[in-house]
Amino acid sequence: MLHVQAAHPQVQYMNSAVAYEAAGGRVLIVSNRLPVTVQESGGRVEIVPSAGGLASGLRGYYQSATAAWIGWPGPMSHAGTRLSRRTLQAGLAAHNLRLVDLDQRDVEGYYDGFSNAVIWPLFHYLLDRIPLRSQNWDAYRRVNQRFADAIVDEMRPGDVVWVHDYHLMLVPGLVRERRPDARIGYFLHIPFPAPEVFRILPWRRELLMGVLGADLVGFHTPSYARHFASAVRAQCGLDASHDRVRVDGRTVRMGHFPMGPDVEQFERLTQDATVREETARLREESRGRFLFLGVDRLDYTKGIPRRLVAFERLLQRDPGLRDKVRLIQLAVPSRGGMREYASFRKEVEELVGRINGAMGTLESVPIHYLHQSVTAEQLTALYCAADAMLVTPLRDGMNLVAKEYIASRADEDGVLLLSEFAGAAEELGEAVIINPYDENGMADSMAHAMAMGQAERTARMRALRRRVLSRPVNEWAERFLAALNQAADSRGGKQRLTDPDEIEGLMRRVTSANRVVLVLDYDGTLVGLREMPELATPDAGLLGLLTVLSTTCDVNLASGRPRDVIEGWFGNLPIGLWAEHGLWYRPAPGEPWQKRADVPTDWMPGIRAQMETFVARAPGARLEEKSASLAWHYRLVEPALGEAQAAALKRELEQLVAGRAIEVLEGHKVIEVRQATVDKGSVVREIVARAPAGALVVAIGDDRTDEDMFAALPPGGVAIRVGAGDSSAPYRLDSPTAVRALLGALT
Ligand code: ADQ
Repeated sequence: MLHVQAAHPQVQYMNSAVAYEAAGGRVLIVSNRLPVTVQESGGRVEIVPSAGGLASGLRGYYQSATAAWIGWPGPMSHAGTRLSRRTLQAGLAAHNLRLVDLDQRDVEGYYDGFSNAVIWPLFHYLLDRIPLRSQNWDAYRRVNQRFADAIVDEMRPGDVVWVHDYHLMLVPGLVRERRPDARIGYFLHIPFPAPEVFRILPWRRELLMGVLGADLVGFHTPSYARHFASAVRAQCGLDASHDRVRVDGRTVRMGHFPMGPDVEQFERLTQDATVREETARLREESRGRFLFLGVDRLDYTKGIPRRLVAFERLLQRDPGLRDKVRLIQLAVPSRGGMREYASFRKEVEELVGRINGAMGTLESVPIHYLHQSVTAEQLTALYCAADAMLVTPLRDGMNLVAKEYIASRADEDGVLLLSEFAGAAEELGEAVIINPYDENGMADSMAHAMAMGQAERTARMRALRRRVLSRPVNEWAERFLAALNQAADSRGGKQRLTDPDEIEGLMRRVTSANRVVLVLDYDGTLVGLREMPELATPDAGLLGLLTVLSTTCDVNLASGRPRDVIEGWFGNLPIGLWAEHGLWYRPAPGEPWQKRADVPTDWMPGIRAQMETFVARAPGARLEEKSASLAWHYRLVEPALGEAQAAALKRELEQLVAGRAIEVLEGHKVIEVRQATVDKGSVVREIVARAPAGALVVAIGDDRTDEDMFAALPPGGVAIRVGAGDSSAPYRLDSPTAVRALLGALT
C-alpha cells in the first residue's frame, strides 16, 4: 500500500509559477534526485519530502499545478521495494513528481563513478581524489540522454525547463537538439573551477557544449560565472563576454544567482516551543562551556579533519580550556556506497577518537560527534544554542549551513567562522573569515571568537542577518526564472542550415541562368581557418575545382590577404583576383595588378607602433602588414588574454583614428585597420557593372567583411554565409566542405 506522508505546508511564493501558467506553460524542475525519499517500513511505503535547500526552496513550485519535478527517487525506488513501477509512478505523480529510473549499473557508473568520483572532486580542486581510471563517461552520457528523453516526453508547449547541477551537464544540449525552441535554464550548485583546473577533464568541451544548450546558465557567485566564460572561450573557441555568448546563432546568458536559505522556515522554527526547549536543554548541558558547532554532510570537501585538528591545537595551546569549550560535530551520512567516502568516514572517526582520548578530562569530552541526520527542529535548536559556528570547507559552491545559522539567530548573537573558499564568503564579509588550510590561523580565530565582546558579536550578526534575510531561497528561484524568461525571449532564432530542398531550388536557378558570376571569399569559405595564416594554403583539389568552374562561370576570388600571397597561390588560374579586400585587382593571368584607389597611408606608422606594443604584450600575437592596411592576429594567444588584449587594442585604435576615414575591423581572431574607401562591397559593385545582362551573381563568405559583399548584391543575387554568426545572407552552409560540394555540383 502506498502511504504518502503529510507534505510540508504549501508555501505561498508562487508568483513566477503563476506568471508561467498565464503564458501557458509550467516549470519543469530537473535534478538527479527528486525532493523526496521513498521508504518502506512495516509493509507500508512512504513518500517523504526531504530536507535540504533545493527541495524546500522549490517546494512551492513543484507542488503547484504549474510545475513538475523530474528525477530519480533514490536507491529505495521500486527496485528496492516490492512496488511495481506503475504504483510508484502513480504515487509520485500525485505530487507532480516524474520518475527517471536508475538501475544499479547507472548508479555505479553515472552517479558514483562519474558525477561524484570525477566531476565532484575536480570542481572542488581536490585533484588527488580523482580515480586513476575512469571508464564511466559513457554511463554519464547514457543517463543524461535518459533524463533528456524524460523531459521531452513530459514537455508541453510553453513549458520552461530548469536543469540542476553537475550530474546533468549534457541535458540542456540534448533537449535543445530535439526541441530547438525550448526555454531551458541550467544552474550549477557547486563551484565552477578556474579554467586551468577545468581543462584537465578529457571531456571538457562536451560538458561545456552540453551546458550551452541552455538559454541561461546560473552560478552562485560572479567568480564561477567568470571561470565558466573563460573556459568557454578557451575550450570552445567562442567569443564569450562575461555575461553572454553566441552559440549556433543563439545568445546564451550567464549570471550569478546566490542561493539563500529557507528563511521563512527557520524564522518559524526559532519561535517553536519544542525548539526553544531543546535550545535551553543544550545550553544547560554545556554547563557554561563555550559551544562550537559543525554541521556538514560527511564529505571530504567540507574540511572536517582540518577543523578538528585546529580545535585540538586550540586545546593544546591552552590546556585550561579543556573544561571550558565543547564542539558538537554533526556529520550527515552521505554517499556511503562509495569506497572513498567509507574510508573518509573512518579517518574522521579515528581523529575524533584520538583527540577525545588525548584532550578529554574526567569532567568532559571535548568533541561530541554524531553521524546521523537530525530533524529540522533539532538542527535549529543546535544553531540557536551554538556560541560559534564552524563552516570551514576546503571549497563549497555556496554553503547553506552558514546562512541557516544566521537566519536562526533572531537574538543577533553568535559568531560565524567562515572559510574563504565557500561561495558564501563572497557575500558574508562580516563573518570571521578563515583559511581552512591554515590550522594555526583557524585556532587563532576560534580563540578570537571565544574572546569576542558582546558589542562586536551583535554588530557582526546584525549586518549578516540584514543580508541573509533579504535574500530567501524563494526569491532566488524567482530571480532565476525571471532572468531565464528574459534570456529565452531575446535568444534570437536558430540559424538553420539551408536544407537539401532549398539547395536543389538554388541549383535550378543557377543552372538556368544564362551566365553565372561567382564572388568567393577564401579563408573560412574555401579552406578552414588555421592556427597560422600561412598554413591555409590551397590544396590541389581546390585549384582543380576553381579551374573547372572557370570554364562555365566567371570566377572571382575576393580576399583580405596581400596581393603577393594571392598571386603566389592563384596567379595561374583564369579567374579574377581581388586582394586586400579589393584594393588590388588582377583580371587574368599575366596581366598586372591594378590599384583601384589611391588611399593615403600616412596613418600607418602610428597604428603600427601601437600594434607592436600589443604584439609584445600577448605572446603568440603577430602583426601582418599589407600595402594599405595592418592586421593584428591573435589566434595563437591564450584565449582569455587574447580577448582582453584585442578589446583593449581596439579601444585604443579607435581613439587613434577618430575623425578620419579609417576603420577598425574585427574578424575571426584578428583586428584590422584600413582606409574605409575600399571594401568587398565595392568589388561586387564593379563585378556587377561589368557582368552581362541577366547574369546571376553568387557571393559566398564567412566573415564580417563579407557582409559588405552581400549588401552590394543586385536584386536576385544570391548570398551564402558559411558558419555561425549574424548575417544578412538568406542561405547558410556549415563549412568549407559544404561550399566545395555546392561548387562541385555547379561544374
Ligand atoms: P551541500 O554540499 O549539501 O549542497 P549545503 O549548502 O551546506 O551543502 O547544504 C546542506 C543542507 O543539508 C542544508 O540545508 C542543511 O540544513 C542540511 N543539513 C545539514 N546537516 C543536516 C542534518 N544533520 N540533518 C538534516 N539536514 C541537514 C550543495 C553544494 C553547496 C550549495 C548547495 C545549494 O555543495 O555548496 O550551497 O548545494 O546550492
